[in-house]
Amino acid sequence: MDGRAYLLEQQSRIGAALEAALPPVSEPPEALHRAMRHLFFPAGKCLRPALVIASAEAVGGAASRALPLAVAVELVHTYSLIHDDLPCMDDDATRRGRPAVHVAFGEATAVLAGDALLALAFEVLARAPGDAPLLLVASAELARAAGSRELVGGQVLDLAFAGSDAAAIEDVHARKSAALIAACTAGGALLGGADARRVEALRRFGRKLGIAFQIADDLLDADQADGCTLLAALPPEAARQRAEALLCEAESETLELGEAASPLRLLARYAVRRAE
Ligand code: GRG
Repeated sequence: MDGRAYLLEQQSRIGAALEAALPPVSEPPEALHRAMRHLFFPAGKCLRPALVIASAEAVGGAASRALPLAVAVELVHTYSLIHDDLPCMDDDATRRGRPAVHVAFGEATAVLAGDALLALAFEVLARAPGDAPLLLVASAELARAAGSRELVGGQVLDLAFAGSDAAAIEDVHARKSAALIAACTAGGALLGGADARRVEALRRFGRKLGIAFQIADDLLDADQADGCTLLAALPPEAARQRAEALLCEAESETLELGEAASPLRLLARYAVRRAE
């Protein structure tokens, strides 16, 4: 199996769980619920929820125990995309091959749909069956990754970014992109029953993978070499090598997990080497 095949396998399970979690469009306020669902069916790659599940499996845990976190992470990610596309942020008219939420539903509804997805993520975790103390820790990790120290803080740094210092660029990537991915891998491991040492190893895996993933994403979008991208500091081949080096460091964090971590490693390679 390759990473793409594993991802496809997880997408249907995650899609069904998202369908169950999201309010139906028949429920008022209909326009808000329609806007919340706009980017989900079909959803994106579902890389982050697949990383949650693969991390639980990598430590010998059942995927079902990690599914609420997988859903919550995708809800948070999608909220961030909706807000990132707004005219006051990146001002993008399309997302996932369709009109961005603010284009399809108006700016106010897009802001509110993002807000509601963020709230729903934490409702899903709070209501999840399973080990309540572990779910509480996973919720706290997700909240931190989404907050002012990481994702939102990274966006603030990104909006003000000027210059071409590679370390400063990677710091923005770490906050804006890698922190959420690290919350996926550490949280998945936690819910899968890992001890603290393995949770920390998979957190380091997620951070390195997240930075490599963001570099790869910037390489795929190379016509936008301005702004906060490593391509402002390095030629494309050097940026590609940096992503590969981070991927290699990430993989080394999983070696003692053996074959159980094989899907996780395949997913990581797919995320960094994908061509679309
Ligand atoms: C405005 C709250 C707020 C946050 C903005 C994370 C973020 C900060 C914005 C999202 C846009 C962005 C450039 C994120 C970096 C991570 C990234 C490459 C997102 C795209 O992720 P994919 O490729 O997308 O997994 P799909 O569509 O497959 O889910």
